[in-house]
Amino acid sequence: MIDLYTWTTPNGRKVSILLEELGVPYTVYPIDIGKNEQFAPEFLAISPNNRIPAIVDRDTGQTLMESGAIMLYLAEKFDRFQCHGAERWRMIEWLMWQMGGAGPMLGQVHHFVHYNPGKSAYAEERYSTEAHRLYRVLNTRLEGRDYVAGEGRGEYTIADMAIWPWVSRFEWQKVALADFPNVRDWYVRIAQRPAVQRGYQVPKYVTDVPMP
Ligand SMILES: N[C@@H](CCC(=O)N[C@@H](CS)C(=O)NCC(=O)O)C(=O)O
Repeated sequence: MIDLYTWTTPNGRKVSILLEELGVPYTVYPIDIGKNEQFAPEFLAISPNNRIPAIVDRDTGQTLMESGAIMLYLAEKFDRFQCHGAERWRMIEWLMWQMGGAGPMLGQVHHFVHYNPGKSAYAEERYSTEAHRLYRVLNTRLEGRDYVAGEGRGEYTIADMAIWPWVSRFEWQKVALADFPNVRDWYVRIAQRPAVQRGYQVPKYVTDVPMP
């Protein structure tokens, strides 16, 4: 049994989507980061960086913070939604692209463009330009492919599940998915999965899954 500590954000949804795809039992503990619940000592014992998501694997006692580490852990534990052999490294490459690039940069777009428009034209321009560059990179990777990693047209893995919730905020980012048709098709393909629609609503409903 997995305990999931999460909130209604892209990093949190990555893990709830994976758990829904795995179809394994899990217990959700909402951590309302708007109320600073991430600083509670009980949560810091599991997630010392005071950020969601985090898990406790009740079968093994393993605690984990950092969504990328959690996704690798769960994919390995259940041996699903992961590539093997050389493609495993391609999958990890795109997972790290999300963790080190798309996540932090799109997070800055959310901060400056969505939540604080007009406060810093420089920052809005800088992070919007970077966001569009990242979308171009992803669009190029998805040319002739259904998923970012895997042989042939690819296979659906944790790398897709990590990137997808960040793309789901395309409206906040003022990104027109029509300008990135491979990303749009990939986004819609994944959005239509029932497990993704369920995982998106954890720990509570905020909106329907945005559709382009
Ligand atoms: N690299 C971390 C980032 C986690 C993260 O930034 N979580 C945000 C919500 S998406 C959070 O908990 N923020 C609370 C805070 O900043 O205090 C991961 O991927 O798990």
